[in-house]
Amino acid sequence: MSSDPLSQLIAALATGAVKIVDLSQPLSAQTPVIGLPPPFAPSAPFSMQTISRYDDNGPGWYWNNISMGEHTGTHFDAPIHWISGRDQAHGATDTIPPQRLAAPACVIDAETDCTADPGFLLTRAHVENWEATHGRIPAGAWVLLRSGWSRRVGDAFINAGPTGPVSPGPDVACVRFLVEERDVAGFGTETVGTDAGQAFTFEPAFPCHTFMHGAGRFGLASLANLDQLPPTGALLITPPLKIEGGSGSPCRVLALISA
Ligand code: 23J
Ligand code: MN
Repeated sequence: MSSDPLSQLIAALATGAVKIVDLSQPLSAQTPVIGLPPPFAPSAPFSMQTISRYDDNGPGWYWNNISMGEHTGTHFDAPIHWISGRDQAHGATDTIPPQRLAAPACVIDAETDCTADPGFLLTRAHVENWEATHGRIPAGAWVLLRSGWSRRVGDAFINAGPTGPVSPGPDVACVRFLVEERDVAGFGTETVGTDAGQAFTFEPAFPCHTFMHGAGRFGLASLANLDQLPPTGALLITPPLKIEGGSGSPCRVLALISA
């Protein structure tokens, strides 16, 4: 038997010693889409029209046309999504080096906090507390905020209130710490975007988008099944569609974990 690392991985997948967890939500016309206040333009929801289904339009085949905004459902945010990242080299969906699309994940479980306070903000202190138990976040790792938000259905997912959406995310100092002192690959969440629902009020607004993308880092939004991941040791596979000049794309996010 071969002993090179890839042969070992293939064997581990075959035996079930390494398992694959799907971190993606299903995509449908019901998939929640971020809503921005006027005068900002909205993003289109997912839609699908059948071209043929074993019928007169195609007797032997079934296929659909689909359309959606790039940032719909479980999706990848590329650096050029934000104005702070507009000049990042290799910052579009088609130019990000593929080596950057496989990276380990650190999963911070804040489900209890987010259940008690849907507007929970992850701070540097929370991250350092996590590190005291699980070790320092290695350079190049994703940080994923496990909030339990993916179990919310209907209007509770956007959770609009009188002052706008209320959903968890990182605060300004936490994002800066993760980028500047932990050199993370990016930040991932179960919510509709990587920033907290109230992040439009922060200084700067939308700090996760601003600082992650300004430093060439990525985002993952609307993740699911984070409760199936260990705090450390999972490997994420996160390839966006190779849209030329794209700012992001729906993504089938997979995690490899040791059983
Ligand atoms: C555009 C404007 C604001 C935000 C977003 C998009 C996202 O969250 C996104 O999907 O990247 S906050
Ligand atoms: Mn996005």
